[in-house]
Amino acid sequence: MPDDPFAQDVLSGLTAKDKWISSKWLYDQAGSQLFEDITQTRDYYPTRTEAAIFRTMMGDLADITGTGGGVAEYGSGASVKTRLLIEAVKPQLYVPLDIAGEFMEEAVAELSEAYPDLAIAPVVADFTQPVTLPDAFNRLERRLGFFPGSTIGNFEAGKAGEFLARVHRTLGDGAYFLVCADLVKDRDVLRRAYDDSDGVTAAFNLNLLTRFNRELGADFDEAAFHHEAVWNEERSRIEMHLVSDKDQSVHIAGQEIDFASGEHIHTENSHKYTPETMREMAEGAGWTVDRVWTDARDWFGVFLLKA
Ligand code: AVJ
Repeated sequence: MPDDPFAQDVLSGLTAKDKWISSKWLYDQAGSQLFEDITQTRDYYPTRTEAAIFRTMMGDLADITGTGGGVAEYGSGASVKTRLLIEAVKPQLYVPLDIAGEFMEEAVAELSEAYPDLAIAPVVADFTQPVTLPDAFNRLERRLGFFPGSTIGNFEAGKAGEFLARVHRTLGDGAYFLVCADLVKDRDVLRRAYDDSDGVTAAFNLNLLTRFNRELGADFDEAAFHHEAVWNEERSRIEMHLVSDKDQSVHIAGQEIDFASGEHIHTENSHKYTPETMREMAEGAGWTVDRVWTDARDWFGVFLLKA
């Protein structure tokens, strides 16, 4: 086995009986740009639906949580959503948490220019693991966690609950957590969102093979695989797969991998919740649900949890 974690992960996934790759490898520079492009397509509704909800609920949020406390964002803080939240709840301290330090530096520089009075204390951390927040944050009476983007949908069912329980311990008693989740809806709407008619999601998924070729010296023929989005009803999730169009062998990191025609590589899960399944999970993790905001079609949910 090579000692590069990327190579190890990919080889163990591609030699498993059911081939799979962790979705985190989709987000290299090209992949992150392609995800941004997905959010602009007609068919991918979550980003713009979330934004529309944010534009209507921030005043209510500030009435509930009060202003002048601390905000800890699970993510880089580079998004427009961060600014909407900061402008509404007017924190004195903002703590972005992200695994990519460089990316966060840029976001911090931009935010401190826009909000000169705001103290910003970035934490470089993998928030799928336990994290420690700065003392200055923990000492504040009003503490609000923020997890936009429905990224919670990428966690396996059990892991999402564990994550919520961990955040509960991290933010502490009396804190709030604003977490966004995409909701169960008509399966054709869901499938379209993950197999958009402009082919951007397909390009995003196939980019994984390009990345294998470039970074792991693999010889995948991108044209011999296609993208598929599958709604898994039982697990309430959209799955992305790459499907082999023929029997073929591929070389990667010194190994030969065989594909049968029609064989799948499972590359991502996006779990969809209902207000009820989200409530159950949050309550199981020690939270109470204080408030839920949705759009007119109930396609997307913004959940305010209280510790
Ligand atoms: C970035 C995890 C929110 O699951 O909707 C979009 C990723 N994958 N289209 C999602 C994604 C394919 C996206 N999240």
